[in-house]
Amino acid sequence: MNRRDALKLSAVGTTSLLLTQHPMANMLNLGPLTLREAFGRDFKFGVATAAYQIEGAWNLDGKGPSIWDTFSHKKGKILNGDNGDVSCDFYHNFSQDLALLQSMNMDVFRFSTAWSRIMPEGQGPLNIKGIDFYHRVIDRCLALSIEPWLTCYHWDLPQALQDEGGWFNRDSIAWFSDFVEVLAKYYGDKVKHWMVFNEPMAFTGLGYMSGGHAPGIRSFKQFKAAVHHVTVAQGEGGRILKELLPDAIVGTTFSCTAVEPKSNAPRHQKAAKKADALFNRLFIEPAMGMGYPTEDLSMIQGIERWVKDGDMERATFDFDFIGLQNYFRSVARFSFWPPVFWANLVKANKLTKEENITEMGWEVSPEGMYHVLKQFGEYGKRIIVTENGAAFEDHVEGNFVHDSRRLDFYKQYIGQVLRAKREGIPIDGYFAWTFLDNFEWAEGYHPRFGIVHVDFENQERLIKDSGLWFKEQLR
Ligand code: GCO
Repeated sequence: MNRRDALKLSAVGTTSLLLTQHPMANMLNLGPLTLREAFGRDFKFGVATAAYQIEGAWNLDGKGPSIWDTFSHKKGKILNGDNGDVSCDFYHNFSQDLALLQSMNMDVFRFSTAWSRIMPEGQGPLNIKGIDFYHRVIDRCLALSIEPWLTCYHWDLPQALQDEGGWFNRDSIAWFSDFVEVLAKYYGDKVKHWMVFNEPMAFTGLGYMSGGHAPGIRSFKQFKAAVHHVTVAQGEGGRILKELLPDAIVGTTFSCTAVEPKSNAPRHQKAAKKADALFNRLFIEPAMGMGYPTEDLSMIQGIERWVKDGDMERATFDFDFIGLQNYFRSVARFSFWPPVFWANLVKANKLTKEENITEMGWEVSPEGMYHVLKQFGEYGKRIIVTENGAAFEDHVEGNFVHDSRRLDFYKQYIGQVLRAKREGIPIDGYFAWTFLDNFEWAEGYHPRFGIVHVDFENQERLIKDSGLWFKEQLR
């Protein structure tokens, strides 16, 4: 059980989530077609990454510290005392790494910009070397005919801004807006696809409520304020990009999970509704002009305290696409007493360990991907699956990593994406999480999510069987 599941449990309060066994869905059966042929030429395949998870070079060339530098250097916060100081050292290896990605026939490299590399203090002076680094990454992508898709913010707030309260401080809306403006100004003539945020529910929930992620705060009050400031910043970020770059394609990404009630009993159904509002609806609905799902989510009642005149209009923005990120489904059940359900969760987890639980303790539930695509299809936006993937234990055997469980995972999940697409959901792309084994936040280097293996001793890369499969399928 990892911290993210812990968040889920505590977040829902009287709702608890129980992982149960799920019948294996059918594997992707392409017949004589390749992935490329089945999805069509316009459909984009790629990989997703995040700055702090891959770059390393945490204090080089003028970069300021971020909340993840601070947090990972604190004792006891990260499994095995790991940190992202070096990670895959993408900062120095990006050129070869992107060539490797091209050799795998991928169309898209999704990456994020480390705010404190560009603005060491979060506001004010720019760090030219930092700006230049992303120019080099983007130029390299373009030279290799890989589309660079830029996420403005993937969790690594400058520490200097956290010292002023981070997302709890209403000024964060203005700080972020300025940062987005800088990104648009410097990279706008080269980058066409933009994502404002990565998974706002994850970074507000884990960062301000459960405390398992940076900045490690456990405060319901701070969580609610952060939710609101991020929600307004999300709309503003989209608007700034579109105003400065009218031809840009602008989206933002959400963590999504298909929530099912444990049974049809009304109390479980109510619990499922609540969990769905929290995990799936909280950040997208204000952007759609629908306001917060307060009716189904009593825990955010009181958020109005942070809402100023005009905020909900500012939060509304017509995104060109939704980035949907899915890993597992969730089964909700009502409970008065959360610890009992903890125990059940752990038990269910142990029972199913071998067959269908990943290294993160997440259930392999491909049909959940299908359901969540159908559900988000209702919002009437174009969809990109901006993340999906799995961590399993890997073994290097000579020049191979036979990661058959990861490969099965991809076949099953992509099969469900194809199913939803064939049923008319407007899905335009699929990005694997992730390219290289990397720093998996509070879990450190233990879970390996890459389709390329990284030897962290010598920085050698080795394409796993799953990566070779993509390469073959995307030829
Ligand atoms: C997220 C992030 C990634 C994670 C991935 C696996 O979705 O949490 O975007 O940074 O590494 O999801 O947990």
